[in-house]
Amino acid sequence: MTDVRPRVSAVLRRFADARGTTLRDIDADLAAFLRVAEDVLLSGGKRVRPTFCYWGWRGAGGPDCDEIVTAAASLEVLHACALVHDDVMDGSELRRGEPSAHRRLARMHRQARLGGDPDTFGHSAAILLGDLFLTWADDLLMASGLTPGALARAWPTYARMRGELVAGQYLDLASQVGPCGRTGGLNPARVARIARYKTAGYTVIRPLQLGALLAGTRPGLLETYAAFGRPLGESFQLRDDILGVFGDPAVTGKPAGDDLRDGPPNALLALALREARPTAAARLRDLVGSPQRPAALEEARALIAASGAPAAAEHLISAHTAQALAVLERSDLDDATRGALMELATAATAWAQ
Ligand code: GRG
Repeated sequence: MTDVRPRVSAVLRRFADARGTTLRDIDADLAAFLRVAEDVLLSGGKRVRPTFCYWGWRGAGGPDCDEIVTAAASLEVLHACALVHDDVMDGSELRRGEPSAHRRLARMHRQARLGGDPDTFGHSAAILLGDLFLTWADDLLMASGLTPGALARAWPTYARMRGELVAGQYLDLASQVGPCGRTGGLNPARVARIARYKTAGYTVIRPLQLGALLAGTRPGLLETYAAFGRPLGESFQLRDDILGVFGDPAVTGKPAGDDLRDGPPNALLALALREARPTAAARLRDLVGSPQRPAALEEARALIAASGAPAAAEHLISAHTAQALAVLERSDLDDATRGALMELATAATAWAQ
């Protein structure tokens, strides 16, 4: 399979350099902020969304070219916006194994011995950084070199994807503050609905469809991509949720048990609350709702394991992935695209973060 990830990273590096140079000229005080911007854009990440976009294009008959890699890279810039803002909302300390953007910006404040509260500064500057990425994503897509006609075909879907992402994030946020508290509104069906908008759409379906639309698409292809992406997105989210509870921080790049603090609704936790005996479920609710000590985290993990939820989640991942692969087998995609998407489907549901 053509590995587009290094090409996406190269585009991001050139783009961040060029944009950074322009903004640094405004005022020297921007230099440190822009260094954080570059670090965030270039520090790892699996580049899942650009890869799906690229293969969405190829599956629609588009040739391999730098223009589609550049357009696809814009999804990684949008993703950087989402991750920076998400980390502010969740108060996450780590992202991709490094301090999250707001933590870096707070550290920058401390190192420069600026006035005021470093953490407040870090949060405010991270909101601006996310905003910057949101505008840069549009700029990169528009500067991809694809024709105005291609960009016009794809734009409504790009715009819709951004709206769906915000909607999914809002539902996620609202589910954490329901009348019954952090876990009150958490059930597997609701968690799956949030994941449909926040993950399946934004991670798989829309990137594939954007690629297809940029290439000109053909009848039925957008539907094929949706039918493939829906179950795959669910598998991807479930894997992420399992790792959010049991993942090794050295591998996931996120703090241990982050999802059991006041993080996002977690499908594994929802399954455990449904499957556990009433006393175990009540104890689990208490543990998740309260500030976490390592012992409480371990106890919560043990209750989740004893509920049988991890095995149920693995079963769901296999079933959803098989459903996605069956869509590819039935499709009229060319062999190279079908092979690449099969490989991505398998890798995306096994990836470590
Ligand atoms: C302004 C368009 C816009 C959005 C802001 C904050 C927000 C609304 C949305 C956040 C949604 C969010 C964080 C989605 C990401 C969920 C997810 C599965 C992240 C992990 O993605 P990976 O595994 O991470 O692809 P890497 O690090 O590999 O890039």
